[in-house]
Amino acid sequence: MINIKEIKKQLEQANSLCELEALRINLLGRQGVLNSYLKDLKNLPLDERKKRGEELNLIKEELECIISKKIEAINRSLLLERLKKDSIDPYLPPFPINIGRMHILNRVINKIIHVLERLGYEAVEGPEVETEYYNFEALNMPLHHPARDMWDTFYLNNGKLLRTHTSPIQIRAMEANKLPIKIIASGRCFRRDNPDASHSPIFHQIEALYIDKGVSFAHLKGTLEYFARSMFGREQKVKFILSYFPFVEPGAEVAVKCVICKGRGCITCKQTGWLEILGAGMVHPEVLERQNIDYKIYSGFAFGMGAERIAMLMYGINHIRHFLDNDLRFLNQFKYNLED
Ligand code: FA5
Repeated sequence: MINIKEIKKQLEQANSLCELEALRINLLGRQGVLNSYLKDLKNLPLDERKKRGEELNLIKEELECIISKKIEAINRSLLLERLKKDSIDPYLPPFPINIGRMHILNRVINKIIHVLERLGYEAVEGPEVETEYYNFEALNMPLHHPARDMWDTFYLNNGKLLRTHTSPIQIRAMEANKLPIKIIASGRCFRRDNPDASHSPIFHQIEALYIDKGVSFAHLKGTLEYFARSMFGREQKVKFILSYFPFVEPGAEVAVKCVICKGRGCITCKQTGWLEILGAGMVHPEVLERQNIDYKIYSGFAFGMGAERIAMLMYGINHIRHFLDNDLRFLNQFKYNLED
């Protein structure tokens, strides 16, 4: 017969998880004591078999309960021991914690997007690897058009290219949306430009496109004046200089009064007092017609700006490479303020 008193004593005395497991296997395992009694049941007469079976099941449950309580107790005492050994002094001063923050360029891009979203523009995206069709052809630059040379292009082996500007997104937006269209798109652009203080082979542009009935150059001027004042301050002056882009007519370059020298002339503005920040214009009728938009009913404007240039102007940064250097001495200068 099982000596339950003796078993309980053994369990009580076990003081490691290993010891306990060995006892458990010996008592409750497949080849264990309890199972050998259960196997013998078949040799007993029916009445006795039932009674004995119930007794054995009760013993099994009791032992399982004792073992699990004992495991809990051992684990608890192990934990207490460990806590005593690795105790923490809550009064020690903490290590300095360096919290990461958003890159200054992303913060400027977000600010530009927020300013334009306030005018009802919706943010969209486009691919960095583009086809010639979207980057040039649909923008009124068929194969061999000399204006393609305005953008020194990285061509890929598969016949595609790295987009040279965000203007291909204009075409994708015209394909995907019903009129009127009012979108902004930002992203990386790639050009084989020689690196200098204001040129990098990888840079960011932000593009805007607005097409509706009755959109005029006056709307474009108003939008860009509002944009420049939101970014550079209420007194900011904006200048439109006639320029050429094949996908707009008329086209313009927009300059703001140099924020560094306040228009007096300095190295950054090459002594002109003005700094060019973007290209803009009225969407060319050819471009609209290709997308089956009736240019006699609808008109639109578009503009595209370099995000690095805007950030350089806002913060007086003198070289574009600082954005890519990942130098913490540069990045840590830009603390968050409430406007970000
Ligand atoms: C364009 O890329 C036209 N897609 C802009 C446009 C859009 C015109 C819609 C009309 C209508 P542009 O090549 O001038 O234009 O480039 C626009 C801006 O991108 C420049 O003013 C400059 O701020 C920035 N940019 C151009 N090349 C670089 C470069 N290599 N590094 C840094 N910024 C650059």
